[in-house]
Amino acid sequence: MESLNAKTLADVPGTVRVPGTRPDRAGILHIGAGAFHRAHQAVYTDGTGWGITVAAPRSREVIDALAAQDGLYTVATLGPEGTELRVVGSIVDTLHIATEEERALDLIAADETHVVTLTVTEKAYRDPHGVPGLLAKGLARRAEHGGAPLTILSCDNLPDNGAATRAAVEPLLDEATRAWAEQHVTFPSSMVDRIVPASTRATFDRAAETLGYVDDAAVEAEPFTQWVIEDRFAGPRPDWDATFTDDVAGWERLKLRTLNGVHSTLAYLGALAGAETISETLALTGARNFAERLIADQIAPSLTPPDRTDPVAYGHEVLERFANPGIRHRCLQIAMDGSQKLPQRLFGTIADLAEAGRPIGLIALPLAAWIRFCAGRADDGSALPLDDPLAGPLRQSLTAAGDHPAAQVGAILGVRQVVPEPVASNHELRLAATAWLVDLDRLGVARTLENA
Ligand code: CS2
Repeated sequence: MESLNAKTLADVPGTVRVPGTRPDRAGILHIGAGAFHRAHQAVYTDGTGWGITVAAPRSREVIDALAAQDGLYTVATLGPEGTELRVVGSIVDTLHIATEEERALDLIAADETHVVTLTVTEKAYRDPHGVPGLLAKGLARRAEHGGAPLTILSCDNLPDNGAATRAAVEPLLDEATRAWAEQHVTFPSSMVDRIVPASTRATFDRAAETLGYVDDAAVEAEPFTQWVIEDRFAGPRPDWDATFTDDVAGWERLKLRTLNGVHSTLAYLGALAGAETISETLALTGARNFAERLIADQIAPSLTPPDRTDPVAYGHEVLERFANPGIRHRCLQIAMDGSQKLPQRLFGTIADLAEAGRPIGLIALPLAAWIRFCAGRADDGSALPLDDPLAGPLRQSLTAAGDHPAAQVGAILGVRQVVPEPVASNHELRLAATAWLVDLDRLGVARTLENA
């Protein structure tokens, strides 16, 4: 079978939506070639007249597939009424940072690049040698020639992701670049939302079957999509069909604590119970009920929701989205990098509840589930992988704690890079998480949820 590309595009079946006139140049440099970018920002950009150069920091797999297909690929939207396929045409070039750093720096420095967008995952913001270092070097080059204004737009699931990007880059700038950047570079925050599981063989097979052409860069996603962007661009930007606002923080917090918080909760519970996906986990007896109570009793009261949003109704919609049987979002994918995710997904909620003198009994269960997940055994005794940049310290602290739930909870709460004060020393949390961990050890997830 031939591949999807600029030539074969003319022959894809009429049921598949195809891009109109494609841009010939990229005004956007995007760093991070994961499925999420292809199903989110690249879709918003398709049809705006703007093009994207997609840069992959390390793995070449996706960008090689895109390059072989002239940047074209499909997004399958998996809705209750079936699947819709669309070819996206906004990616016009690719770049491999590990082997083409000079070109990456030139692109950051080029006046034709107006926006740099990022989906590099939470942990990348903590590695000065990685993406922050690259941005700093690129900005130095841009400053050197007194370059045009530039917007650096984070699309990662971090609170205040604009400020977080700035905080990662700014200390790496020399004085002259910093002075220039203050006048010419902005770091707006944005809240991004669409459930996009990692592509699998089934994704590629489905695309090929419908298209009649091979698509090795295909992605699949749920119908829902949202993008809330702080309107603070240094220069021109595409006319994305997004919500532009002065205040993204409320949206970020609502989404991180509700969608991502419950996602992580279900991911750890599901992984321990032997469920493969989030929708399977949600179908366990008691799981949905627990998630609803978690949202209504703990997450919603911890938030000041953005305008006219009811956090309980929002949470309800989130659970409907999680239940979509077409989306096979693996628990182990979401369970990855817990040390980087849980601060904004769980610990902020716990801190705010505790400060307001509210109970924290329910939200101690996801904490206990994560601790048991870190210990590495599922309920049936099988091994669970701990894919986390802090896997070493997490496992060591658990080994030192031995088999005692209270000691295990104390050990993990004591990992300072992960758990902030006052959460770490919250006595009520320790007791509640220990009680849940005892239940999980004795009964397993399924029965714990039934009794919860
Ligand atoms: C998920 C997110 O992998 C994860 O940790 O919670 O990728 C989630 O699917 C997205 O944020 C949804 O917008």
